[in-house]
Amino acid sequence: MALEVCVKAAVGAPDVLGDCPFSQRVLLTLEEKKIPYQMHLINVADKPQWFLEANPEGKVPVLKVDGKWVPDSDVITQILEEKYPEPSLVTPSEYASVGSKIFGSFVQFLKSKDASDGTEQTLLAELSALEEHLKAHGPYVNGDKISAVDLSLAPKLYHLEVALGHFKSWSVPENLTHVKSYMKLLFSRESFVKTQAEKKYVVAGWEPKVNP
Ligand SMILES: N[C@@H](CCC(=O)N[C@@H](CS)C(=O)NCC(=O)O)C(=O)O
Repeated sequence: MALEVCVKAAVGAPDVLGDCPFSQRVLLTLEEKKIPYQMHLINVADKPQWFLEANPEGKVPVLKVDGKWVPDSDVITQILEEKYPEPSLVTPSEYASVGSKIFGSFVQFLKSKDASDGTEQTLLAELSALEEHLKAHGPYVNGDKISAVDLSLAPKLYHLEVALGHFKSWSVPENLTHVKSYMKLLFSRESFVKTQAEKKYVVAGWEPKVNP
């Protein structure tokens, strides 16, 4: 039986898959583990009553597990790993936090209106740390095999590429060759292509945060 999962619908297009990186992380995990699922697209600007009753906090993603709706992509992916251990997506604990500060620093830089506030340098430092890790251990964070940490990072790096390209004409520097190849590798996976939001919806999702 297919698992039920609630994910974000696109801004302004409630019948189209939206731009939530946490939702995509869960979809990537389901795809990579080849778990059948049924997707409910949630318009977060007008949440249906049944969704709010199932999940009073009102955030996506949520997954129905043993008849109960469970929120939070960290918890959901952990449950999927326990219930569907094959193929294993376990990341060794020493690599579990690789790249974990990239999303926060990307958002700070994206929202920044002051070119000298150091937010670009902070993001570059985080990307350089990922570069060094991938140079030593790549092509994925844990070598040849994709794992949970890659599935968490992939949608975030996609948002970084699309949003910074659009709003700041900024891209990952060419000298970060391992990060560049890593992004290409992730974005070309069948699971990623199937679950990614269109670029225009990623832009639409960030617009009110960049220009409030
Ligand atoms: N920590 C949560 C974050 C989920 C989250 O922030 N979801 C956003 C969309 S990307 C959301 O549901 N926003 C709608 C709202 O807060 O009303 C996770 O990892 O699942």
